[in-house]
Amino acid sequence: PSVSEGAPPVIHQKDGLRLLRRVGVVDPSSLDDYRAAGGYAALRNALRMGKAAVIREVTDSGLLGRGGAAFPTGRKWAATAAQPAGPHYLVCNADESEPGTFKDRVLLEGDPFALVESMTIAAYAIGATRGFVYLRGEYPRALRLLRNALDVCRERGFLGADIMGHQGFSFDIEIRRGAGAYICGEETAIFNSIEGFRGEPRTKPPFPVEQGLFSKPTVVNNVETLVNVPLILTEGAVAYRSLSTEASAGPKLFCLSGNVERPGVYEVPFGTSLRELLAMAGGVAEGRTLRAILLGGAAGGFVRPDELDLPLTFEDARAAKTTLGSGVVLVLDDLADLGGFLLRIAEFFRDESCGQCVPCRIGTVRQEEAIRRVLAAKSDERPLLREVGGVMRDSSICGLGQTAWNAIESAIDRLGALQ
Ligand code: L3W
Ligand code: SF4
Repeated sequence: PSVSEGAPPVIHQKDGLRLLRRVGVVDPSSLDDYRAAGGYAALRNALRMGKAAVIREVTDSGLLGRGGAAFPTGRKWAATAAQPAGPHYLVCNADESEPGTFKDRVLLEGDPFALVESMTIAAYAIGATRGFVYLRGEYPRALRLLRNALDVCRERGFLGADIMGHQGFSFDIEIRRGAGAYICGEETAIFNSIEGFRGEPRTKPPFPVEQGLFSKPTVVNNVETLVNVPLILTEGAVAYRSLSTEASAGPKLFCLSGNVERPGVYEVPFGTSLRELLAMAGGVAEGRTLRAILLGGAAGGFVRPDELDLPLTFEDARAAKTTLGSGVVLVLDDLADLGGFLLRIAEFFRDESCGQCVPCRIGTVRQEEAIRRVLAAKSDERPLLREVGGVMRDSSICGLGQTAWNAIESAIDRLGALQ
């Protein structure tokens, strides 16, 4: 792509790094460095435990998907493994495109062998011999390092036939690159894109665990989700759960951006409060006050300054009418142009709608127009926005249309915006 590699995001931590422990420490092009830092111990454990025990351990760990929807990973793996008709496929969703999300990039660029090992464990558990990484097209450094990792793993017997000497276990990974479309991060649009069709979502059900890539049983997991798996198989499910809350298990990466002193990727246990996370990032600039925080991304919701004690868990976020989404923590201070920010979100969804279904194709245009009218003429468009937003939520085919009004609704209801 024509994009430059740019500077890597900075990483920060609380209670020690687990997911990011090798990032910035090992040479991401060296398998020897990766192994010296604990790499491939988890796959060795997995091959010794057997497929069913691996799925049980991942289920017991309580690992929930980190792409935004928090679906139990063990349930996906078990449902796919149970499908009698193969081949079974594994797809890693590395099309990280949610505005304000850059955590998977850090993992891909800083610890690419960890993704290869994690995918190999998943493939072993679900009985897949082919896997795909669907990589965001604008991540050239990740592409280079991941390609290198795949080549080295093939040469050294960590991909291909009889992996790590385990007779009969074959697996290999192909990289497919996105071309700048946000919608290609939706799992069924990924299938269409890999199969050579337009990147448009399919209706669900059937879910990918039954009919996914090439209409075969498929597990789709986000990069961060997969990279949790080696931790689970080396620490054990009980230790993995011990630092976080009962319903939201394990460590979590958050992407801090906006009007914050130290933007970057933060690794903290679930249950850390938003106040604490904001303090770790240095808060807003001297002399400024906090206006609001957008949690979860363009499809997320706003948190007010009086709600900063919110524990960062999937369940607490839901109760506060927002979501952790893909880990976005976008900070707005008192100088931020909230109306302009909401307009930008509306433009984004109008741009990125694939146009396949009417509620989203038309609704995202009407939403943007209405916000423009409010900003220009101060007219009250809230009833129309609610009506259009409700139709998009209720009748769009995929998550893009269903959530395209979330942040705007949240800003109206919780921040008194667009009056
Ligand atoms: C088997 C069932 N599988 C659901 C599977 C399903 C999928 C996963 C979640 O993402 C989120 C949204 C935003 N049997 C199943 C089943 N599954 N029921 O579970 O499914 P679903 O449909 O709830 O969500 P989704 O469409 O996969 C929507 C977030 O994504 N988002 C943006 C994300 C952006 C990134 C990024 O850039 N890295 O992640 C935008 O909407 O938070 O919650 O695998 O097959 N009965
Ligand atoms: Fe395409 Fe939007 Fe419909 Fe999703 S909701 S299928 S992005 S038009």
